[in-house]
Amino acid sequence: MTEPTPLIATPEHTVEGFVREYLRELNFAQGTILERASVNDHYLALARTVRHYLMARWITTTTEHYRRQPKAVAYLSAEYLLGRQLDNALVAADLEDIAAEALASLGIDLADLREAEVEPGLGNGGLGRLAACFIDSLATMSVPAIGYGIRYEYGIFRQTFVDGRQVEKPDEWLVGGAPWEFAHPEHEVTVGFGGHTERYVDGEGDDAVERTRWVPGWKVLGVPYNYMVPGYRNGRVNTLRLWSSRATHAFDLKIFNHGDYAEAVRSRTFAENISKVLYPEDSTPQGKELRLQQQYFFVACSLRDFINQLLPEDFDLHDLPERICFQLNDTHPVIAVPELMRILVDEEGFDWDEAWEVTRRCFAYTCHTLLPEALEVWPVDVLGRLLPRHLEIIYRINDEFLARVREHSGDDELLVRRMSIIAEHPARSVRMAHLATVAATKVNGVAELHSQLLRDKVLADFARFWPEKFTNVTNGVTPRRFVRLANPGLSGLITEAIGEGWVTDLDRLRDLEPLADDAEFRRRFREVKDANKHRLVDLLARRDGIEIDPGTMLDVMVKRLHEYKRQTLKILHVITLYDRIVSGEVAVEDLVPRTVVFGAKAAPGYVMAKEIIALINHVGAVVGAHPEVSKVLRVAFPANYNVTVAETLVPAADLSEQISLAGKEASGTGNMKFALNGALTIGTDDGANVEIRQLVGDDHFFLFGLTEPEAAAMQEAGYRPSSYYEKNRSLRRALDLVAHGEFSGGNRSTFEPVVSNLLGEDRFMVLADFQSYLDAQERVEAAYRDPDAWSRSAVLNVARSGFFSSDRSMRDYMDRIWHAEVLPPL
Ligand code: GFP
Repeated sequence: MTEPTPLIATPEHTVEGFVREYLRELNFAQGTILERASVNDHYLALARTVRHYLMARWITTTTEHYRRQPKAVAYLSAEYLLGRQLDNALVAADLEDIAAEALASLGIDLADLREAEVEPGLGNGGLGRLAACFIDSLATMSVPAIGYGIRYEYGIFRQTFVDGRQVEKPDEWLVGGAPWEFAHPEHEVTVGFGGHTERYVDGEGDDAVERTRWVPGWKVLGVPYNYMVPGYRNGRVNTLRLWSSRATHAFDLKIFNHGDYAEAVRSRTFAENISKVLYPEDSTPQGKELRLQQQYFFVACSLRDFINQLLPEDFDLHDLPERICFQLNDTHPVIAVPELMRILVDEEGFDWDEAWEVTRRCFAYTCHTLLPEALEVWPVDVLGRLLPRHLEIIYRINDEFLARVREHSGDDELLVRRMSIIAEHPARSVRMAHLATVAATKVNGVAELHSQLLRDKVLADFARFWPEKFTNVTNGVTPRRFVRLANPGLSGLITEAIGEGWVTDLDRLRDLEPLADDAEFRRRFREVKDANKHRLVDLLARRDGIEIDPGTMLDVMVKRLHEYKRQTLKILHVITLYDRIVSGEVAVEDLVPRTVVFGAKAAPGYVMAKEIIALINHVGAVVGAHPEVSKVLRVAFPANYNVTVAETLVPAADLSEQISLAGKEASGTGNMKFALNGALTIGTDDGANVEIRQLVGDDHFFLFGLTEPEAAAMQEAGYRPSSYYEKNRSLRRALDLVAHGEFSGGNRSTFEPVVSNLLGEDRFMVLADFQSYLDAQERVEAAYRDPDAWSRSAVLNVARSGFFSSDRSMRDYMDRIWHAEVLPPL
């Protein structure tokens, strides 16, 4: 590569420099003037201006990656829940003050423009948000990394409530313009689907070899869109590359040649559907095939892109493992394994063993669940129809793998059946987690307990076979977005106390520990919390028309709506409080006033989850309308919880609800965000709660509920939820209120499915943990009555949670899995 041309100078890092650049954008890119510009014009001009400040860093980073060819990381993820980009870019480029001042000098309030940004909701929950935290940390740590994913035209649906029930609206996040993305149609990739495979003889005479080729039945194009991933003030900007599907060009011709417009439009729609919508997890089998198309589409584009665009032309693919680790974020991208085999064997002429040697060293797999139903399987007829060559390759990988299992186990056929990549029952299908585990150099869980349970239960046979393959990396969250940006008050206080360095070295929060005993510090800490509560009050009033009282304890449960996460346990607690007040069992004066805030979306096809949302809203309405109860208890359930709301909600919270049944939540990351922002956790010994509790200490964490072994033993012995109903008066009264229509205008059938599910099956043991949860809530109340002791605990939560930085997670991945290079800051 020749010397790159010198870059045009980055705009001056001054107020005047910023104003000039901004006006230029407004005039030349938006084609408008200050007096006429709409809010959206202003927002787009601002975003592009900020982008210019990062551009030189981006180009330099990318060029350096290409020139040095360092060992890098490619994060393959079907989801990235990015949140708004503007603020993050402003902070990364150290432009917050300059931008605010520059805009003010033009009579514009930066805060108004922030509000104009629609966040890209390209993920469902924790898994997608984790991917966003990870790419932030990788950029901040100067690790050469690229994120690959899908540019869904519609992200996670916009949630509204009608009569308390969830109604989904499309998320049209691209409509106002997408100033953070750069389309590169010239780097489009062609992806095949369907068709058949055929054998042929390659070469002549002695050199002749029999090979297989795939003749796809139809093709689509993948167009890459690049997004900047700025490191925090280290001069680096990495890339996130998201793929959008298009119909092939050949097909445009067809329109003219045959005049078959209807057919042409149909196939165009078919092709473009692939990146149309984000599929909500846990949904019904409908659209399943489209989901497999999405998965193959984005990994095929990404592998092709990595090989063609990021490696030099003369690169010897035998050396691929020295250059890259493809991290499989859950099973969604696992079809990349047979795709790389296909490229190496069918296109590059590798023999099978050589290709396998390269492939198995290029991948690592992260599992994010413990629920068996969340481990993806694809019926072989679906997979074979869509990707016939890949199915052949999977069969061969499996044959060779099972031969080894037989060899080691002395033909233990039961073991062979359990470990096979192909399941025979109920329908012949491919177990993607098994394929991933067989292929990966390393398999990791996302918290200590989760990794342990993967080894002991979910993938136990594999862990015995390859103990060295299994490792743990506890999740983390980025302190840039979730402390520095979301909680400016606390950030200021921390910086004043211990200096700036904590933003990129979160372990330094430990230095705050002595200040927990400093009355003045605690007072200021409480002041910050109060101010954050007022920010939340404003947001909910403006956004949702919800009124909350900042003088109450803010008790928050935000996460996907899923039965294992147990939003029902929380609402049963609310109902119990309501019942005790209404029945005169307790006087309102004796209760700590609290506002319970929920935020949760239910997968559109998940009927029970939607019933639970309706129940929460109905209980909230009754509680809020009751003259006595509402003095001390309110339920707020703002619709459409997303990253933007989290950024105001998390810093305001007093109490963090992490109440899943032990052994079901792989890690949780919300739990980390709350602890880092000084909320105390009420939680079970599940996922990363275990590590949070160990670090912050038992005195500063409200533990309750069964442990994982206890829950497992109880299930084994035959769990009978109705026995708890019979024994426990509070529980009986709470469930009876629901069953008798207290929250449904007297209608007994409305919530019958929820009640009968709890009494009959209660798969996630809500009733078994109910009393223990109530007891823990009493301890919460007692603790909250002593503001000084409470804020001491809160400060200690902050000081001791530095471990949960995603920078630490990235260091662990680097040491245990990737062994990628770290470049010096620029
Ligand atoms: C999933 C798991 C969580 C875990 C995240 C990230 O998130 O326990 O923290 O992945 O590893 F369930 P959700 O999609 O459930 O939010």
